[in-house]
Amino acid sequence: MQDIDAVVDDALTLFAGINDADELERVKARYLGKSGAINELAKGLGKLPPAERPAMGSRINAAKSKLEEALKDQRERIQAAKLEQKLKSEALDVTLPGRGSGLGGLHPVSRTLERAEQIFHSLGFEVADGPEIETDFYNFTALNQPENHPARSMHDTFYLENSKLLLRTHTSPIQVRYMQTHQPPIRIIAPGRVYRVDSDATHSPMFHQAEGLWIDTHISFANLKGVVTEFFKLFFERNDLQVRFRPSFFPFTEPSAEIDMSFGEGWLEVGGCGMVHPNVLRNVNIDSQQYQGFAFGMGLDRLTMLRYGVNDLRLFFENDLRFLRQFR
Ligand code: 2U9
Repeated sequence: MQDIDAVVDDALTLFAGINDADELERVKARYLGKSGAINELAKGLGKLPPAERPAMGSRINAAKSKLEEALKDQRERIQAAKLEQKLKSEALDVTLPGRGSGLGGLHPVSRTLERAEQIFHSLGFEVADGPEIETDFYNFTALNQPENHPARSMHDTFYLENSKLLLRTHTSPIQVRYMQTHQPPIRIIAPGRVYRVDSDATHSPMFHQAEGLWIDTHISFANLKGVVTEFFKLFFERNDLQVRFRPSFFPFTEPSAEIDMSFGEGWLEVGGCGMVHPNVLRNVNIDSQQYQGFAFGMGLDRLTMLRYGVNDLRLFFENDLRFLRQFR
């Protein structure tokens, strides 16, 4: 009879020392399994005198219940310890600051555009705007570009299908529209997207221009030189920057010039300009005897490349974040 108490004591000590659920089930079999200790004791019942069997039987049953109870408790302890461990390892510190979504930045060409607007604003220019889809009157005819001018060719200009409309090839139509609706004095810049059939490392079918126009009763080529020179000095933040005006031809200006700026040992072309052609003023009903003025144009993508040292225009339009992030 001593045997039963010893078996129960052994089992309880053993169960209490086990921290692994699988091992607990393996050890359980040793006591409560088919050929476990409890069953072995039960098998011995038959050898006892009949009078002792009931008492012994109930002791075995009590031992069995005690072991089952202890197993259940130990299972729960293992489970609870496991949960505790899991909670600890997956702990989330809700008081830590968030990661945030990160701030975007302006595209480098947008930065050049804003910079140009700000500089011209400081020189007294307003910003004008207009449509990117134009008629040939505003894009060509009004600007003294005759019917057979090569720029009108489908090799140079995008035309819309089944219509007389086209994608503007310069921002000059903005100034034409502005002159139709405003009387001099006129002092505006016209920035925006323009389109030409052209594509390589230095030409994109869509690019950005800013053009300027100043019309009044006393505007001369000297004023043109002053405004353009001042702009490039301010834009590149170089007071020793030299600007050169090299004779050229445009249908909408006369006389016309290319704008070159000093760059290291040499010169770099950065725009074009001239005195607005009297025919252009006539086309918008401005009296060319009373008024005259100058116009100029520059490529904003080109200026951005020069300012930031970018050597391939196409980088501006691929929108690779590794490139764009460098300008934040
Ligand atoms: C009106 C009258 C005249 C704008 C002008 C240029 C010369 C010029 C180029 C610079 C580089 C275009 O982006 S670019 O390829 N522009 O050379 N633009 S004069 O003349 C005007 C504009 C509007 C009513």
